[in-house]
Amino acid sequence: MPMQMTFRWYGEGNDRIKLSDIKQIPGVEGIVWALHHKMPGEIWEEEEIASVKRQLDEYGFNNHVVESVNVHDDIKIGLPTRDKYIENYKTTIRNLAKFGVKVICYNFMPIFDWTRSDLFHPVGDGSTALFYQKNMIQDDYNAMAKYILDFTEKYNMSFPGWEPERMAKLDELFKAYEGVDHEKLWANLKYFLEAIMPTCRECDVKMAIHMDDPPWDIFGLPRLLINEKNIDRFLKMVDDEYNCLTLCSGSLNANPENNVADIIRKHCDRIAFAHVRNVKHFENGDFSEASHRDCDGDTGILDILKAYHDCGFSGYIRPDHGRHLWGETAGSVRPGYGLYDRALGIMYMLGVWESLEKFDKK
Ligand code: DNO
Repeated sequence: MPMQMTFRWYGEGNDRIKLSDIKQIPGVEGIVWALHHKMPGEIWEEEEIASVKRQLDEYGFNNHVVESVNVHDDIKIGLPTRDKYIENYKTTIRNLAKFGVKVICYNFMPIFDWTRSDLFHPVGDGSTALFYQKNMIQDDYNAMAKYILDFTEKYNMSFPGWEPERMAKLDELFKAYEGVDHEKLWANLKYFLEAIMPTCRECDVKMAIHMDDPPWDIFGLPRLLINEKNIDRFLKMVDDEYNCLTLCSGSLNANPENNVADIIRKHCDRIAFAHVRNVKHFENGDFSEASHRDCDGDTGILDILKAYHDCGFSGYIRPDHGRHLWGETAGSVRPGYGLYDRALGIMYMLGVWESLEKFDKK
């Protein structure tokens, strides 16, 4: 089976992009979706899942990939209450499987999901992109969270992983994570995965952990999925075909030492979901997101696609963040998730892929 192109969509009433718009992008087979109103730890009910499936069916899209079913902090911290949330997670897996879901993308980052200092940074050609200024993400987590939350409040949107209810208790959360160092977090991740693997097998659903973004500790919080060595450790720690990766090229390559194509060649059989994104590095450690075109950034998009192709990758793939183009401004578009640049990204990726198929047959 060839790789399957997908597109992330935030849902009816929550995303200005319409399924009918996505339908016009050639080659998109599935929608990467989620129930964005759910708090981490809540069960996803069958009727809610069925309703999204119906919407996707209408346009002939599959619903095979969910991004994300977020993991409750008590599981990451390792509190006794984690078992209750793990049971809920298993119920959600079973409910999703009933409606054909095959892959769950999730992350195990303490407190914060992806982190940036500027959501609409000029790229130089009139477009804007997500930007990370290293010296702005050092000590003051409240200032960084305020920047993001002011934005979401002003434009009346919520970002997954940045739930205002959780962010309102930031100091409390930081306190709860005291004592959770790298080893403790590894142990808590192992506990979680070992508990849910039998359910994944029974339901034929792969768990695909997302890389930490950026791939280093922030605000003193440990991060694990940051480089090849730790990915090796993760896959060995729970050596199960249902314990997989969402290999996010842009997250990993924010550290220029990470060679994403090498990781693909090593672990292709455990990559259930590929996020393809290009990053441009600056000497001081800042980085900007870039178009998917290889030469517009430093991530090695051509090497990455060639590696997937050589390995016979047959999993799900999506363009990751795009720039904001042609009138996509703060308020009119979700940061990183506009229509146009992601559509261009798809055409670039499919162009490369189909050329490889035609001219580079092994
Ligand atoms: C950012 C996304 C992440 C990702 C989660 C997965 O745009 O790639 O927020 O969805 O980390 O749980």
